Amino acid sequence: MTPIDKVLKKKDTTINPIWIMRQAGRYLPEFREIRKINPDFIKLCLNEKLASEITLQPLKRFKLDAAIIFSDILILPYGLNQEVKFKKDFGPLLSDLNLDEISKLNENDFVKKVLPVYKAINLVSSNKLVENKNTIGFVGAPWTLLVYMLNKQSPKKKLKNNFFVDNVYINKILYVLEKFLKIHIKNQIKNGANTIQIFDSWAGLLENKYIANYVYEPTFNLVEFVKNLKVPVICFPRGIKDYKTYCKTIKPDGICIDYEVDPLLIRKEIQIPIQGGMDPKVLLTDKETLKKEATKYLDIFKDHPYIFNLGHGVLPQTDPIMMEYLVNLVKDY
Ligand code: 1CP
Repeated sequence: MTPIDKVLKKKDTTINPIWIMRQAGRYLPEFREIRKINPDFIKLCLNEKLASEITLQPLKRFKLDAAIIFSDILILPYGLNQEVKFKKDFGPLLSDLNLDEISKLNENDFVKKVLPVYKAINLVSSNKLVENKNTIGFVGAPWTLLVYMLNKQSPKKKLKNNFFVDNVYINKILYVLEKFLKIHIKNQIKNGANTIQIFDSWAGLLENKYIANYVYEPTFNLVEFVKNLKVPVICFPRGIKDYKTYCKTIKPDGICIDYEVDPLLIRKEIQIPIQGGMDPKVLLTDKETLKKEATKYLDIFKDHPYIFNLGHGVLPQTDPIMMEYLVNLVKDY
């Protein structure tokens, strides 16, 4: 059994496996090299050889316990024929969403469009570098995908103020998303993903009165789906205020916490395995501060099943030497 499986399935508290969100990415010079000659980000995600190579890059450098497949949550709207582009120094830009069109789409059309993602997972999961490690597949939660698909750009930049008005319309989109998210998850697992993480990066945008309908219900259905395929599932509802109710309602195998969560409080409130928490900005300081902060999390979760990770993705300006220092520190704890 892999270290991550021991934590998620056996609730082992004697080990602290580690992987890092966005571990394959812009802080690595070898990634930037590939990226420089591949300006179309979606195309790069759909190049199975390069995507698998990029996925394995951090595992060649650091003693990480998992590979997370190099892809993006926005591959899903792309597979639904919504145009997705990444503009430099701006982020994603999507074309108009056509509900009629995505409602008519069938499984084969979708799978054909995103097939290289599954091929990349196959290449990664059969590589020697991931022996006794996990291959993490992932999706965006329905709510977070809906935000990008309707807003057509990051809500960090701008969120339309009439966003929540049409409840019926939103529910119709969520229905289609659930169908294709299940297809996407199923195929990732079929090709070797043995853990699924659900990223709900914009869960924190919602007022309480919308959480049950837009976050709990659709995410619960996905979590049930993954569990039925006998694969552990970790949820990351970034920015929500009430992790306790989230866990009680959705019942994932693991919960990934963001850097605004008080680790002491969450340890008391939550019984399931916990992942993450440390602010990615700590990696931009110095080794002494990094040691102090990382040790704080390891100490707090000493008697709790805990997977070390950050409270959001590693920042592009991170020095790989700091990452190496962190991984070794966690391994030697
Ligand atoms: O080189 C580049 O310019 C591309 C940067 C980049 C990378 C490396 C993007 C654009 N996506 C990715 C890969 C990625 N995205 C992974 C790969 C695996 C790994 O972790 O190493 C994963 C898991 C994601 C997931 C993802 N994409 C999320 C959820 C996690 C989070 O960060 O909150 C989100 C919200 C996205 C959308 C997205 N893709 C890329 C950007 C810049 C964004 C965010 C835009 C925004 O701020 O709204």
